[in-house]
Amino acid sequence: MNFTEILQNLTKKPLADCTDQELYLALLELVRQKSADRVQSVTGRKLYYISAEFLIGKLLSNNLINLGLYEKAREALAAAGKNLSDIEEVEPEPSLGNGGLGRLAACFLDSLATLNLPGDGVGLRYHFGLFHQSFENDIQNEKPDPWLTAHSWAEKTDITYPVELAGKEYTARLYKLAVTGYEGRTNTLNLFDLDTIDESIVHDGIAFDKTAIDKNLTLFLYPDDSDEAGRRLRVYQQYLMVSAGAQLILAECAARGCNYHDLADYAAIQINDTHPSMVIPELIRLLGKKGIAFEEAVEIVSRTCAYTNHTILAEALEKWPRAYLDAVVPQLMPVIEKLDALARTRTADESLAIIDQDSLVHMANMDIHFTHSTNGVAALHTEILKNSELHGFYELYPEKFNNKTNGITFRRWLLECDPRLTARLEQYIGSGFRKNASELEKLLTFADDETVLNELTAVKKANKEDLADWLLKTQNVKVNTNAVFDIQSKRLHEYKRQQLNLLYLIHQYHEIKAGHQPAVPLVSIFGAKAAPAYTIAKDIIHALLTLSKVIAADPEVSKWLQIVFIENYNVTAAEKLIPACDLSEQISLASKEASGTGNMKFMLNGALTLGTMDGANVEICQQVGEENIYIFGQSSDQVIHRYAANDYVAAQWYENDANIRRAIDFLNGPEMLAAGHSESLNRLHHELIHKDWFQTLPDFNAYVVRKGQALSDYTCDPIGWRRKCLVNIAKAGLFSSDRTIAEYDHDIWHLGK
Ligand code: B1H
Repeated sequence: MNFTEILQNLTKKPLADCTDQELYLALLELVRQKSADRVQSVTGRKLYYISAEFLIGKLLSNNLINLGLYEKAREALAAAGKNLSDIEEVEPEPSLGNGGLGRLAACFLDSLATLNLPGDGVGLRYHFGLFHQSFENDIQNEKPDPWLTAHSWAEKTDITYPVELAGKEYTARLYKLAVTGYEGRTNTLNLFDLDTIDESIVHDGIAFDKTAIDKNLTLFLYPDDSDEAGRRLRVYQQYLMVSAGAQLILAECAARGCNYHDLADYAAIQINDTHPSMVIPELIRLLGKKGIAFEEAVEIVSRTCAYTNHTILAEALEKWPRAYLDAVVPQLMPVIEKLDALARTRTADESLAIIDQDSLVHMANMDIHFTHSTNGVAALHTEILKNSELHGFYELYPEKFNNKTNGITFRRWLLECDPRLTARLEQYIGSGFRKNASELEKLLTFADDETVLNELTAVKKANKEDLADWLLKTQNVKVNTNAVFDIQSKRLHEYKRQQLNLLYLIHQYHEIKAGHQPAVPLVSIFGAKAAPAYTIAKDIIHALLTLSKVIAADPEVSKWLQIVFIENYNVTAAEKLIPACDLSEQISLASKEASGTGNMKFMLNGALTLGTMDGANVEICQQVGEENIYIFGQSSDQVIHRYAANDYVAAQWYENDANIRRAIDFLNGPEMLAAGHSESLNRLHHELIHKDWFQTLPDFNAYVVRKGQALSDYTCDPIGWRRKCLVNIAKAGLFSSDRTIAEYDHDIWHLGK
């Protein structure tokens, strides 16, 4: 059978007569069948990657590529007058994640399956995901993001597990989603849900009764934790995930012959940040029920589990009041108390205890004591963990600490999102880089080949045209494709410093008004969701949207400057933005961004980085050399010292620097107030002068200068610019998640053995 016949068998009518929806369903069914053929039996150790988030993105194209069917499908459809990209539009993006942590989990699943390693995900089946963002009145508005349809990739199973929450029994049901590797095997993403969830209890945006656990438990990822009911709900969610997950793991291992004493020979469990940390006491509790004594159970679980830390921001290291745990998971508290007592026999350092004097339960502390590995996600991040944030633990357990620099899957972030660049690369260096990312270095031999450099420029230009079309269609904005496309897309957080970019744009506004024409027009593109209860983050969005209007209304400035803030940034949007980017903004306060992974995606797609020496930017800089990246700002050491000295006073920087003052005062000056909301603008103005926790002002001038340099290089030396882009693509191989996964496997998991 040729491909058209195979598809037609599923559609039961000529392809030309099918709707895009019908074709989508046929392709979904076909992918399911073909993925099932690649399921392999497991011997030895199997990985369970437990995570609150899996930001997997749309799956159709990705699966077709990984199964080697993409071109055949495209051609068969084209012959029937159908367009595969129209069919992709039918698929809703799964709403199971939030940011880098969740996208990393998705890239890891892809690499595990590609490398033929047995590794499944364990998570929750959220009905409405994080939230759907829209801008109303230039303010972020949140609505549910329904994505589950009758024909979702995640298939319902008959497998259920009892989970006790606050003394009442609930039934967790397993859904399975096939994860197909590139020319590799098929693994599973296991997602748990309750049958009793009631989507209709959500009203007025994303509000709902936070106490009706049977109805609300898996409605949203990261429900608002600004009140106690919200925080308790997070504990409920976490326990549902780990208890059902632990039961699944034990059942699968037992089915393969495990007698529980040898659990570590059958399972490796990776705890993705602290959200799944309760899996440790839960496994100990369940092993106890199988007749294994506490001391041995601790030993087994410690050998089975490993922990990844993704942040040094104190507020993100979860500490639950024990009263919540007493109420929600009373069955776990005796175990946690015994773990606390055991930890106290290992160290007298109170700061390393699990239950502290205020009766807070420190989840990360439990992870570090009772797993065999703690890793950071970029070289700098791991050093900061060892030398400052987790120094006491590092002294106690130096052998547990290790680094695993993050990575991204090149299948989605190059082959799928940038087919033009992929085709060119294959023409220059063959297709080996698809599975062996280091082969991208072969590109360096073309660094002085002007034909190649011009072709890369043409690829970028065509991608910018595509993005311009998409922006017009979806956001209703028109952009100038001769401008530099400068992009900052990531979650909105003060430490990521979208506000620094905002101050730069205001600065440029003034410069243009003063007759200082820039080197080149700039389109500054943002994509970011703010946590619904994070007021200042929402103020920053409002200020950017307001400034965008002020500039657009001023013909003198808008010739040179445009701000586009896209709505509802997600994986689908990222796949449009990244291939079209010239300048990638990675401007977090040094020491605060554990790694970043967007930085790697932009680099791989031939953008240059404007960034601080933070997270994986440091390793990007090492790879490409200082002449191929635009670095500015304080070093992490300087920042850490400034925090320790506690002597940063934003108001002094504001008073002593006329440029900073001019930019900040514009925020609630007449132009902005006429176009925006005074309460929000005044609040942001006040915050920057009187708090500025993430030291925007000390980096302001350096940022302006460095960005100016990048823009002038872009215009004055186009060939030199493109050569830098080529070096970035060539040196991106290190950041393949295949490399990251191979390292986890070699150092921590030892899968299949
Ligand atoms: C990262 C988070 C995170 N680190 C708590 N921590 C959350 C923690 O709502 N919550 O409860 C949500 C998110 N996310 C990110 O992980 C880091 O900031 C990035 O630098 C890193 O690249 C990514 C993957 O390691």
